[in-house]
Amino acid sequence: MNSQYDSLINEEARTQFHRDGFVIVKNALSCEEVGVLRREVDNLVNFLISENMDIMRDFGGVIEPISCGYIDPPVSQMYILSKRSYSGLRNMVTEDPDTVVPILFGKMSALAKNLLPTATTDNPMCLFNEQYIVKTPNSVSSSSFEWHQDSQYMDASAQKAFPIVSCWTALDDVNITNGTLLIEPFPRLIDPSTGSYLGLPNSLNSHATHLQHHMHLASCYEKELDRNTAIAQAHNSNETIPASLRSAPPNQNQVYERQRPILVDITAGTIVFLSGYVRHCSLGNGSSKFRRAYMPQFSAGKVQTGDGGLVSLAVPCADDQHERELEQQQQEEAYQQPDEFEEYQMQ
Ligand SMILES: O=C(O)CCC(=O)C(=O)O
Ligand SMILES: [Fe+2]
Repeated sequence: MNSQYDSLINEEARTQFHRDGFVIVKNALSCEEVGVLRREVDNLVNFLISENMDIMRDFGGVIEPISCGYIDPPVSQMYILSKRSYSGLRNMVTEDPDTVVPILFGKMSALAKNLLPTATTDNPMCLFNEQYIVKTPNSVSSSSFEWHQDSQYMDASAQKAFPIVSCWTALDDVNITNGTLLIEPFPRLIDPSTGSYLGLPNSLNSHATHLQHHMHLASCYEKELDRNTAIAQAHNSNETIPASLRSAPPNQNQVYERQRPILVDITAGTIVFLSGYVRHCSLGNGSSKFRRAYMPQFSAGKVQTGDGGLVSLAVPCADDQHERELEQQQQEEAYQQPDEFEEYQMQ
């Protein structure tokens, strides 16, 4: 089904995502939406500080709205699997109910859907994780993140079975001074017989093709660059990147070219969509202000470990038919039941 947000992620953006492993969508969120998320994260940060928590030391800057301690631990674990339960809890975290949920399950999931394989009954699109990533002021030495791929946080079998997309959303303008992202795009495959770049495979909407393609490109990464070298290469577009052409394993008929790292410099409301397999890191915050980001992650399927356990959240994003029916039934029953107060008066 087409959504009102599809124009934000057009064919060109999709192509870039599958070629480079990421795509930046400028001003994807409105000022109002940024305001809603800022108010929520500020409230959580203020609460944690009032509880004598240290955002960097105790949380590593990562604040999960439901489990950070702001609301009591949920009695039931249903929220991990149900959009309705999850939304209910999210409405207890935010000061203004029904402001964050429509962003998360409305706009964010509609955008991410364009970058994941087509959802099926076996592999519904799910919310896999939701976090704010906060870097406190003047925290250069403690708030950087090492090079990583987000799928690395899943167990080995899950990494190979479930594509994920991280929607890294700037809630402040970010640049080299306050802890921005540094991304190493996927290496680009070249046809050695023609010397030209290879196109993308067809049917990237299929789960298997998507996984295979992203994992293959990621397998062509060379050793991680020293961070300063990566920043220098990102800055200097005239500098040629050394060690570019290598044979791509396992298909020796392909060669690949390493791409220049990208130092993200964006304004609040812009979203960086990252494939679970793209290599990135982030710098420390050397500014005198907080650096706030919001990052829901979506998966194609309910991400399970080899023995069937859940890795994190597995909240289906589509409205669940069963839940909808139940809700309707409850409403009908409530309508049919005589009002207790009226009954009392009539006696
Ligand atoms: O916000 C950041 O600085 C980087 C966060 C990140 O890459 C992650 O949490 O996976
Ligand atoms: Fe990451």
